[in-house]
Amino acid sequence: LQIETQLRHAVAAGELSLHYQPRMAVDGVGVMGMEALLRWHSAVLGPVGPDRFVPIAEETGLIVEIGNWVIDTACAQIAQWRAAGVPGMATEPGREGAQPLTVSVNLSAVQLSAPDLLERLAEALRQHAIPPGQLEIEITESTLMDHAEVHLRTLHAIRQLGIRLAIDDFGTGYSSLNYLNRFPIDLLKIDRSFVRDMLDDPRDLAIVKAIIGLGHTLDLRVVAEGVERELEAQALRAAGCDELQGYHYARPMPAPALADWLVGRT
Ligand code: G
Ligand code: G
Ligand code: MN
Ligand code: NA
Repeated sequence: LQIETQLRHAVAAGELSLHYQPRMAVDGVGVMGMEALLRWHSAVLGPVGPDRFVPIAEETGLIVEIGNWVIDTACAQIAQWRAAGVPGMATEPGREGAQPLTVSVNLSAVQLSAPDLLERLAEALRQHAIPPGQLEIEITESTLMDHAEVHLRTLHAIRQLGIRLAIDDFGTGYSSLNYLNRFPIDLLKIDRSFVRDMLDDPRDLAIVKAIIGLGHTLDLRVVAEGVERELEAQALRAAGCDELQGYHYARPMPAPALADWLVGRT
């Protein structure tokens, strides 16, 4: 209850921020984009992790206001990085064919069902003048497969705006392969629980390989989350995974640190 009370003021009080975690090409060198992750520093409670407050925000419906703040802040950040010439954020001379770095935001089930989601997304892209393909949305497998038929239309409308779609925490829900095939998605993110255990448990390695195979069969890119060790990266590379994300490469960082990190790699 204390969390809920404080959370009601968090947006207006400017207590929320986004951290950004890089997503690497499978070689572990190239950068493909980053995931925006919510952070809350409450004046009363101190730092509160998203594992604690996101579920409460979802139950109370506060996630819609917070989620709209996330979408707008991520888009404003993309625009600012582009204007500042942060490497990879805008198309560079001589690299016209290269895709600029994507920024992904997580969307909850409640947001996906909000009647004004599409307007919000379109407005954020327009207001900040961002190429739509530079924004990506992550939705968990369980959110999507729950009411898949309803979400199908929303996903197509989001895709129509040019925004990319990723299925998050893949492998932890129950996918209907029929829907997986009909969802207009671009990539699968393998849940980090499989990555964590794949070197010790052959069954987890088999699941990781199966997800990569399934993704490629459906023409999707496959990202592994929670990569913490070089040995895991090697195994994922050998399994044909396309992208890697995890502490082994970089932790989620505040926007200025992420920009410095990108500059430092060029
Ligand atoms: O950053 P961290 O790993 O602590 O995040 C914990 C959980 O909170 C993850 O499941 C993540 O998807 C979720 N989360 C982080 N940021 C957001 C956000 O902006 N919106 C939603 N809906 N969930 C988020
Ligand atoms: O559910 P979702 O995939 O959005 O959650 C991403 C969460 O995973 C974030 O809270 C982020 O801080 C966390 N995370 C990112 N990389 C790693 C990692 O290498 N190990 C662990 N344990 N967590 C990670
Ligand atoms: Mn995610
Ligand atoms: Na995930």
